[in-house]
Amino acid sequence: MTLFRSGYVSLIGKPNVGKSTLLNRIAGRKLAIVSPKPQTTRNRIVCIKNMPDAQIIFVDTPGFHKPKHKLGEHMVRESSDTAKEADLILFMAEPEMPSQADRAIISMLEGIKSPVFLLINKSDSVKKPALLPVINEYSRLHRFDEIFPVSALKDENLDYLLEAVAGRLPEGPRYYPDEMITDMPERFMAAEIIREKIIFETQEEVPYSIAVEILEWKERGKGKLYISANIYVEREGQKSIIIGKQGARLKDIGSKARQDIEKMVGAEVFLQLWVKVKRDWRSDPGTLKELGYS
Ligand SMILES: Nc1nc2c(ncn2[C@@H]2O[C@H](COP(=O)(O)OP(=O)(O)OP(=O)(O)O)[C@@H](O)[C@H]2O)c(=O)[nH]1
Ligand SMILES: [Mg+2]
Repeated sequence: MTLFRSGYVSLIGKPNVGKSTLLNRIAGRKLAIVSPKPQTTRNRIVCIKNMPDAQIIFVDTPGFHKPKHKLGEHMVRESSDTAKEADLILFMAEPEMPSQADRAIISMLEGIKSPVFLLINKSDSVKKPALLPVINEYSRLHRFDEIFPVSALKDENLDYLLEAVAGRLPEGPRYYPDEMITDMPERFMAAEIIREKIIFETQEEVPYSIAVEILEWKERGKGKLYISANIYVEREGQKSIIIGKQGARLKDIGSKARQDIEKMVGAEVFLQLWVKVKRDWRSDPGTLKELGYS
């Protein structure tokens, strides 16, 4: 009889290297929001991958960076705590020479006992020979248990990766039922979807200054859902940016978010959004706690 293996696999790396894109690709659906801007993910995002002889629990984390406020401190703590508890770590990097930020993460890995795989993501964006010096340089910095060039976007080398990950996990039980693909509540995922639409519609400091809180989630008749949410910003000026001329931007954000939420819940959704100023909320421990960032 073959062994059944299971365990937690933490995805860590700098912001924007493609961790959430990889998680979604493995899940076969969108669990984590993704954007071309760094620091998109703010919490741990879980994907349960069931294979015939293994259950892998992938945990996507916020990108490592130098925090400038308490929200950033929470994000970095989420990543390092997740890495410390993992049975296996996937350290993801860009297909270029290691930066200071990459080196800082590698030095944190030194204290960790679990195996570490290096994933050079976005390998679709460079010619294959260009990967060799990058791999050599990384191998000089750390003794990685495996190294995989991958493309989360183009689904390159991921089957290999899954097999290798499963093979490295300890013998263990199925922690979650087969049909479960995440442990995240739909309310959280809806708030994330709204945040993603705002990230895409705004520039500079605004995407970083927003938070979304679901206020109401009520069934209204058969197959209909009423959801209301607050969008918090740090300043009055940001509020008018999000609302837009005659409410046009907020309307657009709402309609895009509603369509995605409808796909997720399989019901017709009525979505009502409010924009509120919470001055410097990213540095306020009380507000961070209320918003689930602590
Ligand atoms: N060319 C290419 N682009 C990719 C690949 N994977 C991700 N990207 C792009 O990289 C950007 C960042 O992707 P994310 O998945 O949000 O990155 P992340 O590491 O989760 O970022 P944070 O949450 O900010 O830490 C997006 O524009 C993706 O489309 C890849 O394999 N190839
Ligand atoms: Mg992410």
